[in-house]
Amino acid sequence: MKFYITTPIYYLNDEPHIGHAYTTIAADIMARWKKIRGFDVFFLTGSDEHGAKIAAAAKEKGKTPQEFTDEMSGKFKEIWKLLNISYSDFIRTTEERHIKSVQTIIQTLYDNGLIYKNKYEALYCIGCEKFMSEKELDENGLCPYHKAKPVLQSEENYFFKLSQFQQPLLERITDPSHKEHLEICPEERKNEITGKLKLGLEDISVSRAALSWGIPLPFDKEQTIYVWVDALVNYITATGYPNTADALYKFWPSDIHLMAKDILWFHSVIWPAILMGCGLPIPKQIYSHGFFTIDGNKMSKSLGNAISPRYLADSFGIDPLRYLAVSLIPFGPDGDISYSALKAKYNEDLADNLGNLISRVIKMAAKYFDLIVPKASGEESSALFKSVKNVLENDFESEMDNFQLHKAAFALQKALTLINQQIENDAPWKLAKTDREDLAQKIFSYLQSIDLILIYLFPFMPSLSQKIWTICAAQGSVEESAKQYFKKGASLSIFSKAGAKLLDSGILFPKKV
Ligand code: ME8
Repeated sequence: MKFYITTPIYYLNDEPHIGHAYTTIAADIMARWKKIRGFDVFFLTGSDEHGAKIAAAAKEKGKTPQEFTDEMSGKFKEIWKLLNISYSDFIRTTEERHIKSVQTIIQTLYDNGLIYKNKYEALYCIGCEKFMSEKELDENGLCPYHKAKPVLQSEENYFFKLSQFQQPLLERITDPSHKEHLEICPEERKNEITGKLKLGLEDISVSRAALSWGIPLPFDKEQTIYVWVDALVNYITATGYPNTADALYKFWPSDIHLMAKDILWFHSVIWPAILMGCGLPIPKQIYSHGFFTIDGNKMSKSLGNAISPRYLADSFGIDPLRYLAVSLIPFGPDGDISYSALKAKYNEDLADNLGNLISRVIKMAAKYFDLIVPKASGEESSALFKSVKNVLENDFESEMDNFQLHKAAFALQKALTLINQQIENDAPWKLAKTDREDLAQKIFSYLQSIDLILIYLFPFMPSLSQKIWTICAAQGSVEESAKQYFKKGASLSIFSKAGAKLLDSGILFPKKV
C-alpha cells in the first residue's frame, strides 16, 4: 500500500519559524508512522520560489531572485535536517522538472477551453499572493493575515474558468461515496469550505503581465503563470508528471495534503479544479491544522512575532521539540504557545513521566541485577504488558488514523503512567528482600512494556527512542524492529532479552526550572 503525504511548499522570503516546523514535524511523524506500519511512503516538502513576494525579498537583500532562493532553500533544508525530517524529496519550483510540469498543466487547461483573456482590476495582497475582495479585509481595510494594505492592480490577464467547478467540487467534497471523494478535515473546516462554495465561484486570474519572476505562460510569453497555480502543481510534479510512466507516478493522487487554514481554499477548491480541468485524479484528503498563536495573534514572519525552531531545539533538544510541538495544542484548532507552556509540558511528560520511568527501572536493574536483564519464567507476557498494549492499540492507533497527534501523544503518556503506577503498586524494593524471582519477573515486565512504548514513540522521537531502546538492551534498530513487530504480529522476540546488558541511562530529560 502506498502513502503520499505533503507539506505546503514554503515561501522563502524569510527563515522558517516554528509554525512551518509544526506542519513539517507533523507530516514527518505521520510519514514515519505509516512507514513502520508497512506502507510504501512518499513524503514531499519544498519551497515556493516565484512571485512578487520573493522578487521583493530578493531585491531588498540586493540579490537576484535565483541567488536569493538558492540561499534560502538551503536554510530550509538545514532546519529540516536539524529536526530530523525524513522527507523523500524537497522540490523547488524553479527546477526544470517543475517548469515543464506547470506549463503542461496550464497548456492542457487552455487546450480544454478553460482559459480565456480578460481585463481585471482588483486588490492584491502580496503577503498572501492573492487577489482579495473588500469583504475579506479587516475593519481597517487590511489583510487579516498580514496586517498590510493590499494594492490595486489592473492588468489584462488570462483567467481560469473556476466557476464551472462549483457543482463537481461540492459533490466530491460532500459525498463520501463519490469515487473521487475529497475529504476535508477537520469537519468545521470542511463546513467552512462548502459554505463558501455554495455561495458561488468566480473565475480566477492565472497569469501576471507585470511580473517577470515566474514561469512563462506557454501560449503567451509576455505573461508569467500566477504563483499559486505554479505552487500547487508541485505536488504532482514530484511524482514525475507529465511523465505518467515515471515509477513515482504510482503515488498520485496524494493521500494527505497537510497545511494550516490560511491556504485551505487554494488546496481544497482551486487545486482540485485545476486537476479536474486536466482530467487528472484529485487528492484524497486535505488536512488543515490550527495556527500557533502568541497572545491570540497568528505567529508569522510579517507580524514579527515568530519563534525560531533552532532556539527551541537548543532549549529543549531536537526530539523533545518534535514531541512538544505536536502535543502542546490540539491538532486542528488554533492554540497559543509560549516558552512557559512548552517548559511545563516538557517537565510533566518527558522529565517526570518518561525520563523518570527509564531512570528508576535502570537504577533497580543496576542495584538488584547488576545491569543484566533478569530472567523471567514462562513465555507469557505480563498483565502490565497487556494493558500497555491495549492502550497503544486502542487509543494511540485510532488517534493516529485521525491525525490527532496530541491525543496520540496523550495515549503514550497514559501507557507510561501505567508502568509508573505498577511500579508503585509492586514496590520492588520490598520484593528485593522477600522474593527475588518475583522481582526478576517484575523488572522484566517493565522493560518489555517500555520497549513496546518505544515502538510507538519512534515517529515522534526517532533518535531518543533508539537511544532508550539500546539502554533497555533491546537489539538493533527500533525502526526495523517496529516494522517487524507490525508485520509479524506481537512477537516478543524483538524486545529486551534475559541476560542482555543494560546501559546506564544518565539523565535523559533534565528538568527545566
Ligand atoms: O502559504 N502556525 O507558504 P508559507 C501553524 N507558499 N502553522 C503555520 C504558521 C503558524 N503560525 N505559520 C505558517 C505558503 N504555518 C505557500 C504554500 S503550497 C502549494 C504553497 C505553516 O511559507 C502552515 O502549514 O506562508 C501554513 O499553511 C504554511 O506554513 C504557510 O507557509
